[in-house]
Amino acid sequence: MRSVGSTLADFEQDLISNLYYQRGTTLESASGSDGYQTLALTVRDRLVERYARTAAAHYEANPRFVYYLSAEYLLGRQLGQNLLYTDTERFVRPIAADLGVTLEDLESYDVEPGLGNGGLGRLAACLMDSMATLDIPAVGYGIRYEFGIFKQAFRDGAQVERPDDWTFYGNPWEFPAPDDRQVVGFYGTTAAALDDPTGLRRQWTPGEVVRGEPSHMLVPGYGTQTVNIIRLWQARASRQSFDLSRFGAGQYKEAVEDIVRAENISKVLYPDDSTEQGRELRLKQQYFLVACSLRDIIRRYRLRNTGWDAFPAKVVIQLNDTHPVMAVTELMRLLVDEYKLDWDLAWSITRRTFNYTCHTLLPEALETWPVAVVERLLPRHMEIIYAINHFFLQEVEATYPGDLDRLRRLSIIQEEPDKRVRMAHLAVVGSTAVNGVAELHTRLLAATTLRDFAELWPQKFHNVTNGVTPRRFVRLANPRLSELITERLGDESWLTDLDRLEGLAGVADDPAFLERWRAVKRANKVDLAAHVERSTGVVIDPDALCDVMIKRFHEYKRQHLKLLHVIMLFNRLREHPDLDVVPRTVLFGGKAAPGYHSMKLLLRLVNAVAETVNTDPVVSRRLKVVLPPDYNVTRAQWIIPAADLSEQISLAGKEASGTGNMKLALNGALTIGTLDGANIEIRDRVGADNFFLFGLDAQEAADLRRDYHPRAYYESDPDLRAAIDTIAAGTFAKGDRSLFAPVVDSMLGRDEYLALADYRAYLECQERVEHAWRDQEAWARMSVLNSARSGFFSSDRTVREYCDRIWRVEPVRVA
Ligand code: DL6
Repeated sequence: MRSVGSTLADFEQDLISNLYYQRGTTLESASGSDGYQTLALTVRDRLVERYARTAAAHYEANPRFVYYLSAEYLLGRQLGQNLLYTDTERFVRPIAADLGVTLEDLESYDVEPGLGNGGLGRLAACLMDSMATLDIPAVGYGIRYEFGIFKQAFRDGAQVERPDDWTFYGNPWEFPAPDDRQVVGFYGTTAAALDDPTGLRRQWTPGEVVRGEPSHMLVPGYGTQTVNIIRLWQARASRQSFDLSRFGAGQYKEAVEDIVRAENISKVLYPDDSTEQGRELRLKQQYFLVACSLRDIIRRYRLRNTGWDAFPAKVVIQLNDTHPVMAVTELMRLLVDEYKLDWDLAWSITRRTFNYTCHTLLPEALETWPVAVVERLLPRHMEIIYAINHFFLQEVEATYPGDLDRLRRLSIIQEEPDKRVRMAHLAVVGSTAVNGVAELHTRLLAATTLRDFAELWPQKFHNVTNGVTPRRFVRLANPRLSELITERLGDESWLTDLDRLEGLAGVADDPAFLERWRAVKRANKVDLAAHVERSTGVVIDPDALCDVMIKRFHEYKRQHLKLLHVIMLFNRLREHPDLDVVPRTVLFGGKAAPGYHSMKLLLRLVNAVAETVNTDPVVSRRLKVVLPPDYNVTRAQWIIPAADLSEQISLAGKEASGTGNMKLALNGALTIGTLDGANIEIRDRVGADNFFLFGLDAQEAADLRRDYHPRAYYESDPDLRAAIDTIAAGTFAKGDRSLFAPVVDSMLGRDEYLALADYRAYLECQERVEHAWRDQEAWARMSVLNSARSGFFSSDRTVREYCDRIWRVEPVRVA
């Protein structure tokens, strides 16, 4: 095999050859898209070679593998990352310049695979990056959704969702692997297995069968030779599904019915679950993912191992939240029904194989499935769940004799008000380790959401605080800052040893360094201003304080609290045009779930406020509000380097961790935040003096919730009342008082997440922010200290903790 060379001449030669032989065109007639595809293939070739060596090293070492099962991956654009990880950007810039194009032109063709919703999916991508960087043998499994997270546009300020046809122009970064396809069953019937006197083994005859076609994306490590993969499954109908005779009879729709039904399984990320069919489709997706992945894991295990005893020693499966938890029952089914293992042995293997990460505290986010739906779609799995529950409850009964209430609380089956399978309970029962994603989150999980389990099995519960990859979120997103850091620290080793950022603390008092730090931030703000103007038409001032709130729109995250602050500023400036306030740009970014009507209305209100503020001749000189559409990983990489202030204002006790908070702090933004999720750990590390803290803590919030009257806050706080009244008066709706009335009603009626209770503290804290901003050198010092002390939040550290405490896997070096 000819190997790819490492010189500029080799690279150039490979570009030409890929242009000819892969794209079938010539330099003279190549389009921009040909240019991008050719470059992508040429970079990919360099990764493939490393992947082949990785596969060989793994085969040879036969190590314990981490299999990461996740319904979501938010990978971000691949080109920039892969140029960096193959160290080929230095070749591309001069070649592109010779051809009269820029790398940025070519990058604009690189489509971000939006195979996730938010934090959970992006965390999966960061962990995969760190596993490869740390040479951990790992495979990620997911679904190749034909349509990823919707594209957000605004019409009259309202969110409209457009399909994300992300592979329309092809995806040069993936490889189909048709030989590894799997067959998955659904529905059907079960019957006793004749050879099993215990009755625990049964036979399932599915009523529908579909194929899972895999393809994989390469996941290179940084500064190492390892290239792991994420294997994504796409649903296809079985070969006989096309009904030729119906087609011949002109029944075109009926002829492809089976094909459509099968392919719907991987059609979209998160099918709408407001209908019965939608709910069943979601469960179908989840089972499809785990059924394909487990068979693939077993296929891989059997390449080098025989028998089942060694399975947990070679295979560790991490369940990313509850979406893949049906894997517990599927492994039991495979071991007991298909491989004929005794139930107890199968259960011992299963329990030793799985671990579960919980990513929420909100009870409504803990998945449950109606027993009737599971019974219909996966009849054998429902029987297995009952059996697992039966043995589990026997164990509980032995520990807490006669405690029926505890049995009811712990049971995998919820009985009231309707019978449902509690997926988080199944996950805990079927796993060795359960982890939360920040210290507070883990503590609250054990004290509230999973309290009975933590009492039963305290040793199962671990904390592994999330992290983010500094390669994407500092080096790629913020090249100017990276260059300054590298110059200061002497080399680039901080990219794989992020604690080295601590070395910046030594120059946090050096005025010359601070000047350069500020110059970097300003240049990033100029770039962001250009992006914002392109996407919204609004011109923002790069010298204004750049105040950002970028995250999914959700009530507990409290975008409405931020908006109340904005409206208060608007009112003040209108009343006192000469008021001395700090010029500010408030940038929101985020999508609301298509069925989440209250948050879609809030998005509309943000746009309406933005329109009013930005067109007010007096106010807009000091305040701008922007909501660039379609917030995603690519846009995060534009916004984060320019941020001065990071809004992390969820109600304490509701945000499991947050990871945007880490990315922003690493890039030198100061946080204004509550004692929630990983904010607490950020504050502990960067220092209380370099963090703007406000609001109730988790205990105070829980106490207040018991007897809460939002109207009392409205009535006793004139600023708050004025802000809410401004909305109620229709100021942002051309006098229409009804449009945003539900927002007002929700704040004054229930205020589920206590925004009104935290309002005054938030305002006072924003005043401290303004005061701090007026001393630009002191602000820059705090900014440097935020970066310097955020090294802990590297996902490399997170992966090391998983390896040491949960996975017990060792790296395999690739030559
Ligand atoms: O752990 C990653 C990420 C956390 O940082 C966020 O705090 C948390 O909200 C998010 N969770 C989810 C899943 N929600 N549910 N279920 O996205 O996970």
